Amino acid sequence: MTQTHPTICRCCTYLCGVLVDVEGGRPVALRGDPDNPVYRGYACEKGRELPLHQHHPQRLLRPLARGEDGSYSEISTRRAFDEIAAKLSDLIERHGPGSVALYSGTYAFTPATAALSEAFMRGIGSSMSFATGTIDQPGKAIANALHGRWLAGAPIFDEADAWLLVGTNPLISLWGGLSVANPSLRLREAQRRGLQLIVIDPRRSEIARRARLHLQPRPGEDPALLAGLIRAILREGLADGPFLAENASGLEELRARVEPFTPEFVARRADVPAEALLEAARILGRARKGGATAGTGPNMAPHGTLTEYLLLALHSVCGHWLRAGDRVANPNVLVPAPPPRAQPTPPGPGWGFAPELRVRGLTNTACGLPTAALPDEMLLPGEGRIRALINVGGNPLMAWPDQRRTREALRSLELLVCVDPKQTATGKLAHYVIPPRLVLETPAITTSMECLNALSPGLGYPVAYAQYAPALLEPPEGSDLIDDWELFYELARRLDVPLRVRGGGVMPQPGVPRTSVELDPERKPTTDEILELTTRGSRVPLAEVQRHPHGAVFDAEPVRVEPRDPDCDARLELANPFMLAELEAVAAESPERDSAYAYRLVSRRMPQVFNSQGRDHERLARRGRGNPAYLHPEDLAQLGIASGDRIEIASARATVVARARPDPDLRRGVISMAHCFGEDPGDAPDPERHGASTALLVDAASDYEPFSGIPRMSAIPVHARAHRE
Ligand SMILES: Nc1nc2c(c(=O)[nH]1)N[C@H]1C(S)=C(S)[C@@H](COP(=O)(O)OP(=O)(O)OC[C@H]3O[C@@H](n4cnc5c(=O)[nH]c(N)nc54)[C@H](O)[C@@H]3O)O[C@H]1N2
Ligand SMILES: Nc1nc2c(c(=O)[nH]1)N[C@H]1C(S)=C(S)[C@@H](COP(=O)(O)OP(=O)(O)OC[C@H]3O[C@@H](n4cnc5c(=O)[nH]c(N)nc54)[C@H](O)[C@@H]3O)O[C@H]1N2
Ligand code: SF4
Ligand SMILES: [Mo]
Repeated sequence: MTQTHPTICRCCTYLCGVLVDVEGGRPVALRGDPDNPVYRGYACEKGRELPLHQHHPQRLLRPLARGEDGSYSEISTRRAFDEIAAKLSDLIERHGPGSVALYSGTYAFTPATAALSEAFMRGIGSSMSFATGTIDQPGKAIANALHGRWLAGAPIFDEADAWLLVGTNPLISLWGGLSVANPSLRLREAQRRGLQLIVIDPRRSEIARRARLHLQPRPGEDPALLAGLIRAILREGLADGPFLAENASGLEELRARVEPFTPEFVARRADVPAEALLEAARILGRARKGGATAGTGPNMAPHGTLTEYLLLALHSVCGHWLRAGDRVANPNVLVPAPPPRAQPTPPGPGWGFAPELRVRGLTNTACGLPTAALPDEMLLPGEGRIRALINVGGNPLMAWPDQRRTREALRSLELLVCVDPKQTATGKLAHYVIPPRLVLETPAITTSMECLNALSPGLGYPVAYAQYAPALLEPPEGSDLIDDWELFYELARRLDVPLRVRGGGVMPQPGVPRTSVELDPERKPTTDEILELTTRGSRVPLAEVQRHPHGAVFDAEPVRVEPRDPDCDARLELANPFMLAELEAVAAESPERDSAYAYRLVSRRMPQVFNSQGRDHERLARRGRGNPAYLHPEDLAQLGIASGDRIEIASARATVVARARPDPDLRRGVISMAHCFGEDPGDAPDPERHGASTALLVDAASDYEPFSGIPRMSAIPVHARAHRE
């Protein structure tokens, strides 16, 4: 008997509302749910493999512990908690709570795990919490702080006349502009309505092919391009003068600083036609409703924070923010939201917060602690050294920049705990691997995607959508598994520290106070109770969301933007001194910089994998194993490399060997490769089977953005040549 259930896919972080067929307690198929009002029948090829996740041969069903001789054996969860707690307690006593760090990977952004891990770290008194944000797009949160965030938000893609995408490819990644839900359908609808799409990407990506205008620049020139756009919009009288007069400061300083970025200058720097830049400026400047979103490409290239800052400045110059009386696209459902007023949060610093790290002058930031510096904090002796790492839902050895240093650092730890359904490359260095219940075995809600709304225009749900999915399946017979958050509850109980769970989702929302509730160590809550706690104060009660198994849009009464609070004197800041000084430095950069290197390595995402996940799925791997190095066919010809031959790619930091593939959609001089491939560099990865790690090429200690600490992970200068075996 097959039973079909609406549920939430979590084969990646996008939480698509899908249908799952279950037979005899096993999932057998996953497909899009046509009755889901937002995802509207969408499911990707990774999601359709969900049945395999559940019964993957490498799925762990009981915790693993490493013995003295380095071999692993299965132990019970109870024993794992006892032993880990004893080791933590000893470390905290000898070296203080700051010797214990947390890393929240992509799978830790579920509300229960986020709330409990945060409560645990506060409970033990360690501020050493790290996450993927600072090796992803840290410029977004930092630029919001420097520029001020417009509380009413931006227009949504689905109602805009024009949209600019900078180094993001939502048709594959489900990110920028069309993020989260059914991007191809929404793009089709928007273009039918007349939306004009502009894409800036050195690759003619899937989304670039469907753009009205594609600028295909040299990688790493986004600040110059954006400054050029702002200059042209100001020059052509397309700026929103009344909006700026009422709501922004620093327009004249900004105008002066973008002045060097004439169309001709930008055309030379970025190697794009000056006419195309002017056309883009006119499309954006004339749009009544418009938006702009950047992705990982420019955030991982140099000047990522500046790029995000200029994007916000572009929004403000064009007046592309919602005004009093406009309908708020998504006033939030499960996340409490500030009143959507036509006013900014006051701009302020984006970094320089406690705690300070011991290396590179880095500090806590509006996006959190710089993860790229965490290996150094594990290796640097002395007070403050990190000796234990709890890694939840991440794969540091594959994902962190500068893989060799990461490996050395992870191997130096006195305690490494991974919460992961598999023993990943990182898990092979761990002292304990604790496997969790998987998605259909535990309830889920859509909070984490809703929280993205506050991060950047064009992210999060475009409507007031939410879904709850109950647990559908029993965990496999004979297994001993936990829900991710339980690790923190069990450790806190054993260490006798309080756990205060905060409401408000997985990211603080501007202007929303966060209250907390202390958990009873004698009565372990259910996951549903934790979800209830994390949604306290939400606009729509969780119980109401639970009444709609296919998810629903909660917009019975449209929410309108309220006028500016008469007491509010905050203004958007267009002239942050750090940002304008950096822009001045960009204008003065020599075009000859890095010219010793003929190529630039850029990041990209592939449809069949999600970061380090999916490589071990037979059907997904049918497109081929490994991560090819894509180059323009003429570059390959010049290098004397045929499709499928081995290519050697060398940065200042390391050399990797990959399989070369021609891609006429790339501009010349660019090598495009996906991340999280390869293996433990100590195990001699085979480019055929494992692919190559682009993280090896990254130099985290000397080539990084000073504010967020993100190393140069795209637009990396490299040499390329044929690899002779
Ligand atoms: N299928 C799949 N989906 C994913 C993921 C995955 O691994 N697989 N990962 C998820 C994660 S963790 C994230 S953060 C999001 C990211 O989502 P996106 O940021 O949309 O990621 P990409 O698809 O890699 O798109 C980045 C684009 O930037 C371009 N680029 C590289 N360098 C530069 C540059 O210097 N300037 C400009 N203008 N462009 C540049 C690349 O050519 C590429 O097309 O995707 C998520 N979705
Ligand atoms: N060179 C280079 N490096 C990059 C990037 C790049 O473009 N180039 N991209 C960066 C970006 S944007 C990101 S977000 C990071 C990603 O960095 P990470 O988050 O560290 O890497 P993932 O591969 O996403 O790790 C997810 C892990 O969660 C596990 N998992 C799956 N389901 C569950 C679950 O239900 N519970 C738990 N606890 N675990 C689960 C998976 O097995 C996997 O090991 O990598 C960054 N690194
Ligand atoms: S994008 Fe694909 S893998 Fe991710 S949640 Fe949606 S269906 Fe699942
Ligand atoms: Mo990411």
